[in-house]
Amino acid sequence: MVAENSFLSWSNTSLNKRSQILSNIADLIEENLDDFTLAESIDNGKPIHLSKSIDIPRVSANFRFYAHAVTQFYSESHESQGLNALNYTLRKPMGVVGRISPWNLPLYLLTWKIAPALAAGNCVIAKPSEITPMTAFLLCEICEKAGLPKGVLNLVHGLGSETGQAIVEHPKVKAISFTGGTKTSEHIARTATPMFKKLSLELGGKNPNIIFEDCDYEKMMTTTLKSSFANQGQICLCGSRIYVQKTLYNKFKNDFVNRVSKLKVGHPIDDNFDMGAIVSKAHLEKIESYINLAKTNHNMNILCGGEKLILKSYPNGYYLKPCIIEVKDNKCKLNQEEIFSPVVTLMPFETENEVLNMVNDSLYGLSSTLWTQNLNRCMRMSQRLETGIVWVNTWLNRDLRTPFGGTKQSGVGREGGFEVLRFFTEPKNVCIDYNTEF
Ligand code: TXE
Repeated sequence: MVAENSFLSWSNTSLNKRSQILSNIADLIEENLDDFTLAESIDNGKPIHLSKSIDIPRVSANFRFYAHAVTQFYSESHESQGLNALNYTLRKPMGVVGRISPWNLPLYLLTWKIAPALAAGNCVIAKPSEITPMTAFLLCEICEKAGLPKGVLNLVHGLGSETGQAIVEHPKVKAISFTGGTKTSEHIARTATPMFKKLSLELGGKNPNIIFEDCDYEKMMTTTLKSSFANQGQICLCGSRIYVQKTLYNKFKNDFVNRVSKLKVGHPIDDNFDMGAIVSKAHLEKIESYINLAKTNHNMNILCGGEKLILKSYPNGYYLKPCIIEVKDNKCKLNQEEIFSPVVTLMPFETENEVLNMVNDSLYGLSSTLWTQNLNRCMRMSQRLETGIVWVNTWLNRDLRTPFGGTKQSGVGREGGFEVLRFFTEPKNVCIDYNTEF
């Protein structure tokens, strides 16, 4: 395997040299921002302003962050006092690791794990989603220019069940970092676990957005429009379940419907639109199945949107008007299943206990958003929310040093900061006994 042959030299490359190469990659991505931006929007359907302001800048940030973090990554030693022994811990790169990523934030998520894996001295076999391969291809050209030696990063394209499966089951691949659907991860785990591979799984979410009457109303509203519909709602962190305190409910409902109805949906590379296209025909059909369910269920009320849009100039696109569905039963399918789309549900609540019980009654536990200006309430709620991330009066506010990931069916393990450098290294404890006699 090419990657295996490159591992010895790459893992013995100095930290500074590895750091320099990752910084070169970051520089080259920034120099080629427009090419990457256009390719990402054409491939995924996301609005070009989103590719340009979020996706591609985050790709270069991923490399730049780990170019620095790896030079600060440390390990520890333990002096066994009285026992004349000194312990120190080595954190060695694992060898060849696998990275499999999804279509929603294609290069952003692919590189979020490639960067630390390379920084830690591993060689990587990476497979982007077959639905969005373009920017991964562009990345390869950049890496070569940046001085990354051949065989260190190996991009392979193909179907999950074939190419993805081949990565997961290859005996020389020591760890699998996967971002995608919970169902797919079960399959990957069934293959990898009996082979004793390390697994990092970043999966779906059904994230609550909890709005109390004492919130900063305009900031909440502006942010909720983003947390509901950014990237057409195809972000695992989107707040797809909205719970509003009863005293604020009718005002919020009217204002939210009014603001959402004004969102403009159109071609991804036309900067005049707020939202772009749904990623594929299959995904659009999956979303429509949930909307059709709402149309026939008397406990659900479509307040706005949900209609397919046919753009005259782009008749072959998959466009959907952002949709708000008022539901009465927290256990309904629309509140329990990840739709991964521009569809949000809306429910009222009265008390903290009532909304906590509803919010935590979920198979997922990725992120929560909480809107209140009451400090005691903020502390009480954030303690009891069963999610890996809690945003208070903000959303998608990301510090790359923080542990990132979810509980329950939202994943296994944490990414970010030094957490992921620990994932991509094997700790080895060395214990030296010494004689204190002079
Ligand atoms: O993910 P998949 P998809 C959720 C969201 C979405 C659902 C499916 O609900 O609707 O997952 O999305 C590869 N062995 N999220 O279809 O199928 C596949 O080729 C090895 C949340 O994109 O899980 C792709 O590269 N690999 C998530 C990657 O897995 C396999 C973001 C993801 O594909 C494989 C995306 C197999 N057997 C989707 N089958 C998030 N948390 O951000 C597929 N793949």
